[in-house]
Amino acid sequence: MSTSLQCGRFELDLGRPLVMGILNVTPDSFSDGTGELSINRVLERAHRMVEDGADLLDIGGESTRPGAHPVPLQEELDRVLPLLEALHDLQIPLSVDTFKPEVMKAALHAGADMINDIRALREPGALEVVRNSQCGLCIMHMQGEPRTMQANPHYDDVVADVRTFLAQRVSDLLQAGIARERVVLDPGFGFGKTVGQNYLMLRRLDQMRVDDYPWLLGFSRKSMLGHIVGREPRDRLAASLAAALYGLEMGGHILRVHDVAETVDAVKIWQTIKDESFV
Ligand code: 8Y7
Repeated sequence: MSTSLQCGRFELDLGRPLVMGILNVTPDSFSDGTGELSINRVLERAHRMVEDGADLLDIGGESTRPGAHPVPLQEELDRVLPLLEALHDLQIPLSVDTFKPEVMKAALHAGADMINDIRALREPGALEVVRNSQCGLCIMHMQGEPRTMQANPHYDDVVADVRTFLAQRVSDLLQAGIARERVVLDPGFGFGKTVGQNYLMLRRLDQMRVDDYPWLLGFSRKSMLGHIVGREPRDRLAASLAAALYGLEMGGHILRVHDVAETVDAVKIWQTIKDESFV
């Protein structure tokens, strides 16, 4: 028996690993040449990710990387909503990466299938906005705020502390009447953790599990990899794949990645190794 995830229009079978393609809808990721955001270039990338085998897309209108600055509400809406409409017919779940209840509300209205919230629906009003829909919910652990979270992360025991936080959020969501089938958890690699704490979480991922909630994992091109291999983000593909496969081995279900084609190939090999009937 394998778990599934209710995700808006879709019920995802988590019996095999899924790959979520990252679409950063920001002018620095997709410039039209004059420094403005090119929606056409974003759409091209999205279609390419689907051809490459992406199972979901994660659309983000605000960079939440360490040190990033906030984007005004209207600008985030202007980036995200046109894409949701343009990509609605792709037949794969569309996730929106946001912590703002106003963006969640508009995104769900525009057909988003999942909300990926680095703040785990802790913003006032967020739970109320998502409660009466069928969207999937990615609940991530973060210590502190994106702009400053890497300054001085502190835990008594990172594995226990992250697990306790996620268990508490699950309990709050259930209390609000949200169906457990809609929830996927994420330890939040790089979000208020030292390099060593990130690796400790990966090493102990199986001990961090809350009941049998599935895991969504994001390692792609992150600085926890750069610290070890000494390469810039665009040259961290091999490192990203190594972490992704270990994440699957430790019980991960959904991988959030920039490099969809390469990750899909790596996952296929991992699955073949695991397939006892393949002899
Ligand atoms: C993650 C994420 C980012 C992650 C989830 C980056 C928005 C930083 N990382 N969401 N978002 N998990 N659920 O490097 O690890 O992609 S932004």
